[in-house]
Amino acid sequence: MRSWSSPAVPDLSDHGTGTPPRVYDSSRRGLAVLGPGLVDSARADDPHAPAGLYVCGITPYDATHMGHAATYVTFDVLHRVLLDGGRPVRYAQNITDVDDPLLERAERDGIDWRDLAAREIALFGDDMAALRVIAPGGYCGVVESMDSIAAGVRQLLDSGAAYEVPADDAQAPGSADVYLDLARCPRFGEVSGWTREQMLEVYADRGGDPDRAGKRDPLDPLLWRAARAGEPSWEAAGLPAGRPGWHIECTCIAVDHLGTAFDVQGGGIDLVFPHHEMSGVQAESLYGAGSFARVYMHQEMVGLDGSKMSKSKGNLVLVSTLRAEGVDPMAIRLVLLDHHYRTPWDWTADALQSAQQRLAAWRAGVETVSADQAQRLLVDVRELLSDDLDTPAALAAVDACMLARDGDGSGARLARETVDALLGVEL
Ligand code: 5CA
Ligand code: ZN
Repeated sequence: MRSWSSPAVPDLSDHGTGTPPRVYDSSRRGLAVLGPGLVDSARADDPHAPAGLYVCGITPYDATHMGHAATYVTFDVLHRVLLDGGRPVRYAQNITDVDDPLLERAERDGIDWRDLAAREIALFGDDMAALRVIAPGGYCGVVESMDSIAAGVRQLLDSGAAYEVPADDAQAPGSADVYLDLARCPRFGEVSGWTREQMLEVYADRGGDPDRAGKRDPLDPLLWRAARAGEPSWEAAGLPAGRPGWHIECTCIAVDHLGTAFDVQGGGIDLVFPHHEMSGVQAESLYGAGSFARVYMHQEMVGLDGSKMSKSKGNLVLVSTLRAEGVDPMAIRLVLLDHHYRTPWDWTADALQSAQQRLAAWRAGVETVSADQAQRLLVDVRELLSDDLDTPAALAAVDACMLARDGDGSGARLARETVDALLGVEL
């Protein structure tokens, strides 16, 4: 899939490099340093060893709301901090372009699911480009990854890690769905740290089917759904015609692009269970222990009027709506950055207005920044971002620099490049 075009990222290496960031790893329930030795201890001394970053992409409808935008901007800041530390970043992202919610929305709106996906993927790309999010080098939909995903399911079946459950004969005569056998996954539960009770409480709401008859464990996740009348299906890897379950797409697309054992799998906190839990254990069933992400990072939920912004509730503020109203995308980006990724928050019109004022003040103030002030700003922003991506504190540091207005302008260029390279805000 063609991704959007990336913004140019100013090179700050004449001014030293940033340090490897410390970030919160949901699976450790604590902080981890994203240094080169994290994945490959043999390369612990090589500061230029590439970092592998996989961020779960959209299910293409109702894109791009502020919750999506917050998630992708958070990982964009991480991407920028890693680059500033001198590490090339291999960044991959999927698109869930076949799944129940997409098919249901297409049906509801009387539109072909492929047209809905294509339209929303294009809109998402335009929004990401406007927000100056660096594009993933590997950007891949499920449809175009079908052979690889089916091969993964086939391998799980052949090794006995997965099993078949006969499909309802009226709907899919003689066919079977495929499930992962969690009893054979010793590390199941380690990503989220949740109890079975917690898992069962949300599983049905988060795409699971705990009540499906014939499963060995109610939590076993669907790997392959046999074709049903009226649903799209594919034949691959000797599997019966069907389509993949949700989690296996990210297992296979991540490993296709990053190889086994990479640095980070990211997404919103709503993905910690079941999605990241399942994609991790599926990878370990395929490739062995330690073959998936070393660190799992999650953006807290963005809400509107006290409840999570979500497609199912329909309480959405879309990036594209604000852009169409003439709102500067850099002001939207400033609203997002003004909230730490581990704090839930609500979108408000007031916050957008304050961000617009802040952006105007920065644009006026940057011309007066002295060389000393710019140097200090770079040191401060590097330090704050490497401390668990403390974007609100970084914005406060930029405020202090831009609002002083007592310099001679000799640092304007460096200040502008610092804000651009590390925060992705173009002044
Ligand atoms: N396609 C899957 C991931 S493989 C998916 O969750 N798609 S999504 O369109 O529902 O969400 C895209 C990303 O935005 C996910 O990382 C999700 O966790 C995140 N997200 C969704 N809603 C919010 C929200 N209200 N606040 C923050 N992040 C959110
Ligand atoms: Zn995913």
